[in-house]
Amino acid sequence: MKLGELQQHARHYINGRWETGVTTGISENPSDTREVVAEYARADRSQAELAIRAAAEALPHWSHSAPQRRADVLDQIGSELLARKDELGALLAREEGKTLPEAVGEVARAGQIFKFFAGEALRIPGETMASVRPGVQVDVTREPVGVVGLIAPWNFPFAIPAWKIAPALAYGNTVVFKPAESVPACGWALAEIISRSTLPAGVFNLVMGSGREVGQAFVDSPLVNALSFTGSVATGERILQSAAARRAKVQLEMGGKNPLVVLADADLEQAVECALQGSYFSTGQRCTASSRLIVEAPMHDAFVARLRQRLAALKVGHALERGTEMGPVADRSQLDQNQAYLEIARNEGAEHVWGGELLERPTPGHYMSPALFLARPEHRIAREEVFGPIACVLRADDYEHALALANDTPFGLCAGICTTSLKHAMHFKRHAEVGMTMVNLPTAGVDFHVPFGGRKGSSYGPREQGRYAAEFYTTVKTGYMLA
Ligand code: TXE
Repeated sequence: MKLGELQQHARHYINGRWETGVTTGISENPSDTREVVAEYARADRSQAELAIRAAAEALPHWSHSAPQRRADVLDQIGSELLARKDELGALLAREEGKTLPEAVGEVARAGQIFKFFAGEALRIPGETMASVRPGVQVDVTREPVGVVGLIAPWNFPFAIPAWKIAPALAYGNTVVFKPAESVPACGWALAEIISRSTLPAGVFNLVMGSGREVGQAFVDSPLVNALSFTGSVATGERILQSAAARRAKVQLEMGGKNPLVVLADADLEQAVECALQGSYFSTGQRCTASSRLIVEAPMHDAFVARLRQRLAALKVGHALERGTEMGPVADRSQLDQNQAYLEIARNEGAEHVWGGELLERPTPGHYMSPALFLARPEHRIAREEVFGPIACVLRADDYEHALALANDTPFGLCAGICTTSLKHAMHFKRHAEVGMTMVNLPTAGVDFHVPFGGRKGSSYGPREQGRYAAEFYTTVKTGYMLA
């Protein structure tokens, strides 16, 4: 099957069949907005409810399926993603705008995630305990949580769906999946692979459309037992309230305002590289991006000067063009949001160091240059998630001040430090109020086999990825037996 033909007609996958939508939408290429990447089916609430019912009907059988069967299915999906990473990476680069190497890497990662959970399906843990009563045996076993509603954002349209769908299926759940509206072709391409993996009808369902209709239908349905969401804080909070009202299990991954601390003893080149990669690669559109660069005073001026030099040389362009280091912003509304934050930064008195201009390229796209400001901790640009290629530098008097600044945020996803001091690195790892720490590494760029998630306003519920994913995708049962 050729992707080019099929992506023109991305349809829903409901109860083992491809279905047209109630309406049709399009996605466009942010590197060249003249190009339509996909025409896709958009569901209304009742079509979403059909998919939910299909998942509920498929649950009794799938939840008791043999782990080997699940492992084989996941392994097959993972193999196909890995084998087609270049082709699917090109689709991802076209639809979302990240550079081709970044996109190919993401598809490969999605493949590795499926393979990891293929193994996990065979390793579902349990415990046997001595009872406090004589003659009684106790065991603790894990069972699927049920029908899971998976709501994904646009910034990692293969990897994030993969790290939700793979564990959901591995642990015996059935799935209704909604990709973000701007990346339906990626969601569809993943579903198309899954549709050929011999899963029984209804075990996996793809429904495309708006968050307010399709997403909200997942959130409201009493048949959906658990919801895993990645996206904005505002939407996450709304989902949490509705889901809590009907006691559904919820996992939320939301924003970040991640600090990268640079101490005076750091290797300057290494620190600048960490900042460049962490703040600007993937056009800054990562929840783990380091948008606050907290630099100890003696290093401050040299760091800013060197980073400015690197930003001036950064090649911004078409995502598919060889040599592009930073692709366009993903869509018009995100570009407008970025530009609005530049205005806010200037109005609040942040000192502009570099960039932020809209750029003309041979193809019409959402291009802007990477921006850097010197800010104070109270500036909005230092407090709110922008989700674009915009970072600010905060000056710190010493390590303690830097740590306090790093923790002075409502978010708590990830925090990095560049230093040659083992003492400070160890102290930072222990005292950063986050879910993930990095030493002499960019804040963005994580492994797929260990937990991902944060604290405070960034996350809610059990962690994603690695074997910790079992906490969300299973529920435990305690069994007592008189022996
Ligand atoms: O997010 P939304 P958007 C942040 C980032 C960005 C902002 C807005 O700051 O600028 O969010 O992006 C679905 N019930 N992040 O508008 O709206 C929606 O259709 C159920 C950070 O894309 O949160 C999509 O599938 N679902 C983030 C998903 O939620 C609903 C990544 C996310 O959309 C819904 C993306 C509803 N009522 C954006 N409303 C990160 N942490 O990586 C919307 N959706």
